[in-house]
This record gives sequence, structure tokens and C-alpha cells, in this order.
Amino acid sequence: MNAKTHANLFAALRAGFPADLDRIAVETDTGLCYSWRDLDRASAMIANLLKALDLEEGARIAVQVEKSVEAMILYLATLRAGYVFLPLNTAYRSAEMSYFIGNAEPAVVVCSSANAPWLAPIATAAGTPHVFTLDGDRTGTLLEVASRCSDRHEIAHKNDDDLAAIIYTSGTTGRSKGAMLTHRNLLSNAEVLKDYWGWRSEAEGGDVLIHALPIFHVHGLFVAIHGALLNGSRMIWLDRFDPKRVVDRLPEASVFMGVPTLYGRMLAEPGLTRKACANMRLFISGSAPLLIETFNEWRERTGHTILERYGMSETAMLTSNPYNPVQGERRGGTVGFPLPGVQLRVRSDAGEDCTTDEIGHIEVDGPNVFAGYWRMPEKTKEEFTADGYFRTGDVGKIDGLGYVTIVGRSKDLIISGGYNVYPAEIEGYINEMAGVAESAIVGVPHADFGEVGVAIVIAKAGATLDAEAILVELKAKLANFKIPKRCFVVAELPRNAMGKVQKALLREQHQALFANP
Ligand code: MLC
Ligand code: AMP
Repeated sequence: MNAKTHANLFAALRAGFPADLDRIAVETDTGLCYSWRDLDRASAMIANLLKALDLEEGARIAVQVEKSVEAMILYLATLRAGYVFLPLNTAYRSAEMSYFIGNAEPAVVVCSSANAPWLAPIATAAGTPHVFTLDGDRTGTLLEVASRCSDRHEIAHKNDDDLAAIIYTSGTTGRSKGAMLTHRNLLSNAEVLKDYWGWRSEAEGGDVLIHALPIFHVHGLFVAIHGALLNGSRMIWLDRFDPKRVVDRLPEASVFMGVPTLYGRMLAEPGLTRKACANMRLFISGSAPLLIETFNEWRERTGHTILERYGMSETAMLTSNPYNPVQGERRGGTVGFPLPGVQLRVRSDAGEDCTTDEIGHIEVDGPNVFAGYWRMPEKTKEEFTADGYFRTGDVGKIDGLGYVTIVGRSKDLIISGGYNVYPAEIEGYINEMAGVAESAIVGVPHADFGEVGVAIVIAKAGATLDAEAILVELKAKLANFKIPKRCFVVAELPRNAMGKVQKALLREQHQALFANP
């Protein structure tokens, strides 16, 4: 394999497959087994299907399908064929999908057959020439056509800086932005994590990962899948997170990755005991802050210390608590140290380096930092400093030992159960409703989701608004996780002297709404 071919992330993942391709690579929770040979052949067949479409260089393959092993294989096939994978949350509705498809102009859209009746016309209207279906039960036109393709495929030649994926991440103002990730971004991060988290080789007993996260975001798609494939490790695959099923499978596994909500829900399972976790090597948490109470309770119940790490769609993983005790202890409430190769600094509003423990803006650089926002050069420029650091929008500090702690965000963002919800987007929809003068969405603590949105709405003079009706109208337009969990119609919003809505005050007012289960 020459150096150029190897720049294709798929080539590196493929090189991680074990020599014996007949061993089990993925076992679903329903008992289906896929060998490494199956992954190789099926990804070759779908890659050949894509190749036969004669797409232009850099063509986007937009995918909104239920989680399945075949959906993962479609991701691998896209890399293998040299195209750009564009995963989309299954909760997105037609207005959201219209925007993504219109903006990304994918050459191929793959969706569920249930969504095809409304999604295919959106794709056609946007000029997408190819629409396929793929369902969770291994049916759909994608697999029908692929079944007639050869299972031999030469991995497409890619350069380091060629795009591998676009991940849409909502903007604080305006519409979502597509973060462009290159083969180098993803591969460099995967290689660092393989080493840093001590993935065990076969000779050391190997690892088995329980995969229970969605595969349309960085955490489930990149961190989890790349980790297992690069190390040739088996995955126990759950199409959706079920805390009891995960706990039941722990004795057969050694690695688990989750957002804090998953850990909270697993703690409610009586089967979560030290004995059930005896074979486990590593529990990893990220995508949202892990409460220190969860961190402590987990240690008490299981004897394991959760390793918390921090990342973003634009950068993949940035920091991690240490795996190896020689590097230090895992500290609850912190996100650990910058990963090897990542430069992370904290800067004041004035752009000066902060001193130890001083709170400021987190800025990062490294081979993992994305290539920019899709077709948004101006927005991209704004998010980088003059010396090339990416402004994360997270606010934090670094202590004397080098541990990074995230204390807040300068971006107006709510992270709910590991999904990002942008108040500006929801406010925009509410403000367009009949009788609404203005609105504010704030994040408040929630025992299960960590944080959830609450809407505070003001009626136009003479209009009467019904809080429940506002939520019903929103539900018809937006992904379900974005819907505020409560809505209040009030007479006025608190403002500061400059006339700006004081969201901190609103947050304080409503902070006890969902604090207890
Ligand atoms: C579901 N609901 C949510 C929600 N998920 N509400 C707020 N926040 C969420 N995250 C609501 C639905 O709207 C619905 O309400 C009800 O809960 C049931 O929906 P469901 O789909 O059946 O929920 P469930 O399967 O229980 O899902 C919860 C969850 C899921 C925690 C398993 O949200 C999840 O998988 N989260 C992980 C997200 C993730 O992978 N993030 C990584 C991002 S990458 P109703 O009223 O409609 O019935 C990233 C970078 C990094 O951040 O560092 O990793
Ligand atoms: P996303 O855009 O979905 O990739 O979300 C990235 C954001 O998630 C980051 O900018 C952080 O605000 C947040 N995040 C990720 N990991 C952590 C963590 N361990 N603790 C706190 N926030 C986190």
C-alpha cells in the first residue's frame, strides 16, 4: 500500500482488521454476527455502487437512517470510495432536512423508506440525482442495488487534506454550519486515542466495545467506531440505547462510551454491580459535562473511575483524563489534559494568555482541527484567531498540573442529553408564530438530560397566547430533542440597561423546574 493510498482513513481502519477475517467484528444485540470479512466485502459492494454512479470528486453522500450495522458499513463504503459522508440526526424534520440538503447539495441521499415520501422530493428539488433507501432491518434499495455489485474494490486514493465527512453543527446566529473534516483530521485523532486510551492488542487479551450511541455525531461515529476498527476490536452493537441491555452485556465487554445521560440511566439499573463490571477496562464519558455526583456514584457502585474527555464536531477529541495512572489520576469535574498533538490555550477577552486557574476562552490547534465551515469562508475566518487557533466557544481554565476544566460557554448553547440545542434557532421559530412579540430560550438543569430548554414568550399587544399550543406548533417543525420542555407566556422579559434580555436571570428563575427526578 503506498503512502498516498494510506491517507484514506478507510485504509488505516482496514489495516487494523485482524489477520483472521472470519472472526466476529460486530455482534448485534439481537444476535446477528458480522465477521471482519463481511465488513470488508459489504463496504466494497457499496463503494462499487457509489463508484458506478460516476460522482464528481468530493461528492457528498447525505445519510439520514436508523442506526444499523449496514449504516456503519455505508459510512465505511463512502470513505473507501473517496466521497464525503454527511450524517444527519434521525430526529430532523422536513424544514431542517431541506436546509441541510439545499446547503450541502449532496449527490446521493440515503434515507429510511418511511421518510422517502417526503425526503425524496426535497432531494430532487435540490438537484440531488440519486436517492436510495436503507432500513434498520437490512432492507432498502441501497442494499438491493449493492447486492449486484462486486465485493472487490480498490480503496480510493486520497490526500491528507481531502474531505472525509461534513458534520453540521448549529450556529449561534443564523443557520447550521457544516464542519469539514479531512482524512487527516479523523485519522490523527483516532491514532492518538488508540494509544492514549490503551486499546489492547490481541496479544494483551483484546478489547470489546459496547456501542450504544447514535452514529450521526462525532462521539458514536468517529470516537467509538474508529477506536474499535483501528484496533481490530469486536463491537457489541445496540441500535438504540437501553440501559438494562447495556448492563446485561457488560460482563462480555471491556470498553463503553457514553454521554452523561447514559451513565445516569445505567445507575438506575439494579444490575449495575462490581461483579457485572469485573471484565470492564474503561468507561469513557463526553459530549456534555459529567456531574461530579455521577462520577462519584459510579466509582462507588462499580469500582471504576469514569474517564471524562472533551471534544467538538469541529475538532474531534481535544482533551482527555489520563488512562494510565502514571500520567496522573482521573479527576472528576475536569476534562483532563490536552491530547498529544493538540495545542490548547485559555485566553482573556483581551486575547492575553490566562494564568494558572484563570478563567478564559478555550482556543485550540492541531492536526485534528477541521478545515473550515462548508461554503462559509467568512464564518470560518471569524472562528479562528490571527495565529490560527480555533475558538471553541467554551470557557474554562487550566490548573497547575495541566488539568483543563470547562466552566461554561460563551456561545448561547444548551447541551441536552448530549445533543446541541441552539436557543437562537428555536426563538426564530417561535417569533414567527402568530401573536408572538418575542421569546427567549434558556437552559435549566435537568436530572436526566443534564440541561433542557425552557421557552419564555411575550405576546403582541392585544394577542392571547397558549403556551401548550406553542409547543405543539414547534413539534410539527423541529426535531423532538429541540422542543423546550416547558413554555411560559409572560408579560415582559428582564433586560439590562442596554436593553439586552438577561438570560442569566431567566435561568435562575426557572432552575428548579426539573432539578429533581
Ligand atoms: C430524547 N429526548 C430528548 C433527548 N433525547 N430531549 C432532550 N434531549 C435529548 N437528548 C426526548 C424526545 O424528544 C422524546 O420526547 C423523548 O425524549 C423520548 O425520545 P427517545 O428518542 O425515545 O429518547 P431516548 O431514546 O431515551 O434518547 C435519549 C438519549 C439520546 C440520551 C439516549 O438523546 C442520545 O442518544 N443522546 C446521545 C447524543 C450523542 O451521541 N451526542 C454526541 C454528540 S458529539 P417527546 O416529548 O417527543 O416524547 C459531541 C462531541 C463530543 O458532542 O465531544 O462527543
Ligand atoms: P458538538 O458541537 O456537538 O460537537 O458539541 C461540542 C460541545 O460539547 C463542546 O464545545 C463543549 O461545549 C461540549 N462538550 C463536549 N465534551 C464535553 C465535556 N466533557 N464536558 C463539558 N462539555 C463538553
